[in-house]
Amino acid sequence: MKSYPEYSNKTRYKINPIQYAVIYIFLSSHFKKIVNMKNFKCFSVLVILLSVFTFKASAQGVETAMEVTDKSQTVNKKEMADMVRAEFLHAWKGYKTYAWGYDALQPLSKKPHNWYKKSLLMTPVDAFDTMILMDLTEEAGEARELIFKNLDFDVDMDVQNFEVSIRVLGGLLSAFELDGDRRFLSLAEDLANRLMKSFNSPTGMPYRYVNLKTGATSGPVSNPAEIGTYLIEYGTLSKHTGNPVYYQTAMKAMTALYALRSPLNLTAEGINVETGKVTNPISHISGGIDSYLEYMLKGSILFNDKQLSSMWTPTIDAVNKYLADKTPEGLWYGQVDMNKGKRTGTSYGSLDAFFAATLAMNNDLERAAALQNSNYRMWMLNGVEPEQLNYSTMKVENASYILRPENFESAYYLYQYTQDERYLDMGKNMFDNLVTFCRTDEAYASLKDVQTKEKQDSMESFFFAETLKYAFLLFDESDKLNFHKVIFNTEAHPYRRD
Ligand code: DMJ
Repeated sequence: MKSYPEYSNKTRYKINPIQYAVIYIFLSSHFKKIVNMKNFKCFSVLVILLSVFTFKASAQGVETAMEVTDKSQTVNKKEMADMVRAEFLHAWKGYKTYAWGYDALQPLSKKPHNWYKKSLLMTPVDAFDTMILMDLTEEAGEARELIFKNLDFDVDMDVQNFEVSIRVLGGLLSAFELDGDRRFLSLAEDLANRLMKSFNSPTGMPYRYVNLKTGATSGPVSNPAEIGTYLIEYGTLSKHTGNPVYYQTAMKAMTALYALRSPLNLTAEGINVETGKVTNPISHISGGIDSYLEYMLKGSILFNDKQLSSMWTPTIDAVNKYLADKTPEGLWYGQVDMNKGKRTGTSYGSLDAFFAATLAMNNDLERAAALQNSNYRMWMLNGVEPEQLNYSTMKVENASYILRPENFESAYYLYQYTQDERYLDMGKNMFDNLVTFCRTDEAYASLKDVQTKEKQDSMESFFFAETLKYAFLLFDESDKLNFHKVIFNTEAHPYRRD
């Protein structure tokens, strides 16, 4: 029987001081009656009161957390991998039936949705390599046909550089590596040549938006994630095309961004790519900065780039020194002022959960394990993790869950590095809850509120690309993908390290 000492006792229901006081006053004023059993009514009231308290705790999900963490199990990996594959097929069927050829399915209204005026096939491109890894040959074949027939980037529309790069460019590149068809590579090259225009700024850092046909740019006020999350895709493209310009362009942006760090080696949340000025000095590991940190480490490994390693060491030291926060509830990473190192916030959320994987990849398994305990704790607080939690009060600040993958991602990385079965347990429990609360009759839906479990009408493409892929790989025992021989882009598209 395994135990989770870091959080198992903390997740038990605790009676708060006011409740203690009420019980104490009640007991002391009726003590005699209760002992003598003369006043049966009073005794009944006490029992009802206690039951109400217990029920309240259960309704808040506290019991859920306790039950799951205390209940250890031997996970049947094959059974779990089959289950994840079956759930992929369930959601994929929904996309196919109601949104084939569009960017995404809105799972409650069962209506198709495009991000822009013309579909970029976000879902099929993002999902393709997951289907290959799951051996879903027929489904992958249909998606492949659709991509080669319909995907065309010569369209007069402004797109968000970051999202299109990690999902579409990223998906096409891993599709090429796994499938071998050079049409995937041609599409990737065409798309990258269009997106590259976004780097035409005075600093070399990219604008947020670029027009795929005209190359017109917009959105100079950006953030590190949208400036520094290109190296893995662009470097892989350079490798396959033999053209170094992609790697050089992404690297130039990354070093320009790195130059804007504070004297404490912390990264700012807001950057103007035209002036090179910091527009918001708050630093953290959350959305807006997250994948910049991730790509610094992953880039140094994938391309054996010494310049990136020398940037990474002071960066991760500063992150652990100033952003990490050990509380009685566990290890977390919050917000600080980049210049003073002074704490400005204690928010942590589903996006931040990726950092346990990054720490593990950095060989810091102690911190990684501690953070994954917090990640799991965050997930089980209400049965499904919220977008944002205040870890100093353990109160939910943003209650939505949009089918994000990061918690599964970190469980997968930690299992790969440690082979510790607790991560299989975590994965199984999180996945079971995902199915319980997010499955719809014909697909999967985000939650508007993890406390009430009310659903909302969206199923992001990263549910197929990342959430279901990481959940599957956690349990998969085939040799289709060797974790130690690939690097995943931030959208879970794997690229070979050789
Ligand atoms: C994904 O698009 C990527 O993982 C990105 O880096 C952050 N957010 C989503 C998933 O949550």
